[in-house]
Amino acid sequence: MLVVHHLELPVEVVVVDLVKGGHKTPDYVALNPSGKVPTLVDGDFVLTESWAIMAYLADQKPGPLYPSEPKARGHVQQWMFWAASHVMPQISALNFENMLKAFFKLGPTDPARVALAEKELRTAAAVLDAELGKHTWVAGDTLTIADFAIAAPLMATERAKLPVTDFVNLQRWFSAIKALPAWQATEPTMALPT
Ligand SMILES: N[C@@H](CCC(=O)N[C@@H](CS)C(=O)NCC(=O)O)C(=O)O
Repeated sequence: MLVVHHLELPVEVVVVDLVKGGHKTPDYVALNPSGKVPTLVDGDFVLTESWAIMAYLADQKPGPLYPSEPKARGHVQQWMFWAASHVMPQISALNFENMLKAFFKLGPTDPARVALAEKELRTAAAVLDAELGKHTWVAGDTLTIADFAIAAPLMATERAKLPVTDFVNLQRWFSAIKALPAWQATEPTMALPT
């Protein structure tokens, strides 16, 4: 949604209601075998995985958001692959343990899992923080889809108790992202209780 708004792409949004299990219906699973959102449908072409969808959408309007020059694109992909390995599993664990378990009544928080995810996320946040001490955005001096990809899962920082608030450069960058019109237009109002 950040890419759609930033590039003002003509995309029709179909909301899949996760609480009602809209992502587990046979029709939806035929499109996305993992039964997860989002899924992009462009004519006969179906694409899953939000970051692959971001790249595909950005390529519809070529420009700096997803540069085509191989070295610049390499750095964008580097940080996205890095975050997929070193940030997303930890954020998913903390989202689940600190936020979703209570909402879906799935039992008590697992302290060992939380401690490990916090430790690993802090290690990754330090790497990102050092990088963001060198330039404005994740992959250099220009906003790219790597910024959107890494910032989006930080939206639940408070509720999921993500240990990223002490990193000064990271927080400067996250504030800049939150000031973007695309963020303000798309930030979900979280339906989960506080
Ligand atoms: N790696 C996938 C993750 C997708 C994902 O986990 N989506 C969540 C919502 S953010 C979901 O559909 N959860 C429902 C479920 O797991 O049942 C992507 O980036 O598209």
